[in-house]
Amino acid sequence: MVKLTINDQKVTVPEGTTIMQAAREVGIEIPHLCYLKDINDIGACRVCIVELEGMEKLVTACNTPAEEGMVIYTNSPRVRATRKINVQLILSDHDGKCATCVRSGNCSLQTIANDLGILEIPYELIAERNRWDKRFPMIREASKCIKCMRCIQVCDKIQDMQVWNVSGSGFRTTVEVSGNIPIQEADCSLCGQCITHCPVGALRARDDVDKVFEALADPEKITMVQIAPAVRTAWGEGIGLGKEESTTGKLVSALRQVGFDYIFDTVYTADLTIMEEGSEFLEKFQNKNDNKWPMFTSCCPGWLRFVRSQYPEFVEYLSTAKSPQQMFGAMSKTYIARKLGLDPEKIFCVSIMPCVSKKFECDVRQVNDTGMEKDVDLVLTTRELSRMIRADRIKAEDLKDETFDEMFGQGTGAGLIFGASGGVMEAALRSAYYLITGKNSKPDAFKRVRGPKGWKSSVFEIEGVPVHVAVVSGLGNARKLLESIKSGQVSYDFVEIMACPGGCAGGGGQPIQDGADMAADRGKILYGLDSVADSRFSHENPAVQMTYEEYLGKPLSKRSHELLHTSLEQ
Ligand code: HC1
Ligand code: SF4
Repeated sequence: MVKLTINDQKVTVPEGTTIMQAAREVGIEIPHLCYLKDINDIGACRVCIVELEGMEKLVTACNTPAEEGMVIYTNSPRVRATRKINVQLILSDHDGKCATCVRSGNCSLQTIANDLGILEIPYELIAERNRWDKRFPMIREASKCIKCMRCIQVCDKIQDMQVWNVSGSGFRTTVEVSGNIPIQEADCSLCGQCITHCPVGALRARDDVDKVFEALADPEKITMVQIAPAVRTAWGEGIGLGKEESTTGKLVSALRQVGFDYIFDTVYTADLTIMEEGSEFLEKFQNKNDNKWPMFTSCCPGWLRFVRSQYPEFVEYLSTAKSPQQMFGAMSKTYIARKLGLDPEKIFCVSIMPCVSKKFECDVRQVNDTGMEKDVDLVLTTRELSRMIRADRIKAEDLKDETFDEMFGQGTGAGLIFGASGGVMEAALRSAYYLITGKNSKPDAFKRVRGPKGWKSSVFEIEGVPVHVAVVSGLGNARKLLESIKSGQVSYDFVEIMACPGGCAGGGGQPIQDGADMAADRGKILYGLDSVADSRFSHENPAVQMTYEEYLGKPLSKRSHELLHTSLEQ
């Protein structure tokens, strides 16, 4: 242990603790911009500088270890003056047009500049511009980059993808796509983790809100919206609604006020996915007629982009089931249109997703099978949803709990937990158990796959047969798992992989809470909803049962294959 003094308070901390952490122990918050716990502690922004008695130079608190006898001042006159200059220097290299910035009001640079009372920048503005294809789902604005390097660190350390790199030196130091190639040519998975870890507006998702407003205003269009499981755990964050108040019912009410004609739930097709994917797994597992094991889930487009670019040899191991988003799109313009008596040509299907990669997925030719222009016409992130609600001045306090539109807003607890890492596996096992034994397991029988660990594995016995499963979230963990499978260190029957740490709850399209890891808390909300759901088994979803009776026949039928599965070649 080491003893030191910070702002005249005595602190005792274990060796190796940084000054920043030591200060936190006694409730002293040292301002910072680039620091991210366990991910980025390079002291690049120099906002966290503190004065160390007896030292001429100020030191960065995020990466300087506390030492015995140190006497530290976090707000001395020298610290105040230097911190202000450092922020002014960052601002001199930053296009500070806050009124037109997507992060205005949720920007750490804006906050710190305001907090420090910076009203003028006494340096020449030198912000660089970049060329970027703004049709791409992820957009980088070089003029807003503050070179904090968080994007590089998240992409390297958590996702193990190295999409970003540093280029230049001195004041020309900047961040570029590695190899200085267009982003379309990089192996970006579009997980969006660089966006949610950016403290400013240098990285963002493409904004498609105006296109939705256009569709809503078009009398020729019937607008139908689906809401992904994880969106309900976080949408309130973007409009200042607390966890308890931001119910799914209020979300439905907000979307009705925005003007959608039909409001449905992706959970309906998450349950449908379980029927198809679960049946596919069982057929494969019971026949064991090839060596392509394990079977991998296929609902996360970030993971699909990753496996295609990094491990193409595993593409054949993927389930052929489409994601719930695309299954919903396919059903919206076929069965749902027929059931509701709507002209499928007029349906404009929008999904609200916690995800940036879903914006890419809806354009993939192989998952568009209805013969219409597209099955899902447009994808909005949870953040865009919040902006729509704010744009229409819909007041959070006026929202009342409302129900989804008839029939296709019905989902089970099993479909809901898709949004948390382990949820797809747990839902699939609940229904696989039923399909094998003819009776339901206890709903929580497979809960060992829950929790925040990046790589979980378990064995479950169903009728005396062991099923080896693994659940992975985060692409760095996915790479480790695939390498271990390749080297024969591990073997599984069924594996769930989600690109974002914690699964969609921590998705790259979710509201940004700078420095906070929200995935686990949001995931818990889904498990809470599951625990009180009327049904917790996908095969019991009445809308799913009706869909099979009236339209699809049975899982893996010819029509299911045509509409709900995909060829793996792309
Ligand atoms: Fe997901 Fe999924 S769980 S992929 O994270 O399978 O985006 O929430 O909608 O499609 O259901 C996302 C979430 C989502 C799909 C489902
Ligand atoms: Fe999108 Fe979810 Fe995959 Fe992240 S984990 S890329 S949010 S589908």
